[in-house]
Amino acid sequence: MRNFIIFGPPGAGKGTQAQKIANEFNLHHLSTGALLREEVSRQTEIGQRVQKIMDQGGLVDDSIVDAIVKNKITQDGQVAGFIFDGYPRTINQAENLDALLAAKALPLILNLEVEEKELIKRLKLRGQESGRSDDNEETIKNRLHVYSEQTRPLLDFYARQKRLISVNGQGTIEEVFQLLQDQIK
Ligand code: B4P
Repeated sequence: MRNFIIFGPPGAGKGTQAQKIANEFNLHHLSTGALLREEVSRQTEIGQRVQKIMDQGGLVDDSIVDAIVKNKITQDGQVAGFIFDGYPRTINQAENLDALLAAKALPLILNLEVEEKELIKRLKLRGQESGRSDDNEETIKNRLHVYSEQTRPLLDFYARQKRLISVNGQGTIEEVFQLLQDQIK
């Protein structure tokens, strides 16, 4: 089994690249953002609890997200590997994921580096095109703040364990995908 985490700030291209990597390398794409948005659109009990937090750009409780991920890994355990997208976002989540995968294969981290100006440009554009409720100016600012406070510290956590690979995420979608493929092969 081979596992990867696509990592980076909001708008870095995680969802975009994770989909392409999943197709190319026959991996299962597990996006916590997409799974949570599905709960919201189905108005499940979890969906009702997380909607406001997501609309404000905050992080959903570790316990909720960890349980969703554990379920998926258990259900889909026979796959060739996973690409985790948007997870982990806190040190607790990272420790939870390592515990879940310890007997299989610890994931490598593929980190997309993109400047803040470019992130804001991409997210605003997506907001105009798709109407995603958290792609508005105020929420984008909060998501970037939450990322730098709670999620970016994970880079040190993984670098210390020599599991971190960083690539320039500023190019076109195909250019970034090429850089990632070079690292995965
Ligand atoms: P996510 O769905 O993970 O949202 P995101 O960080 O904004 O990344 P996303 O994958 O959607 O965007 P991408 O960079 O690919 O999370 C949403 C919310 O869910 C969070 O704020 C939080 O509330 C909650 N949540 C999710 N996971 C959680 C967790 N583990 N713990 C707690 N809470 C959690 O792309 C952005 C845009 O850029 C796209 O429009 C794309 O087309 C464009 N783009 C991509 N690559 C490009 C390129 N190279 N050039 C130009 N544009 C590009």
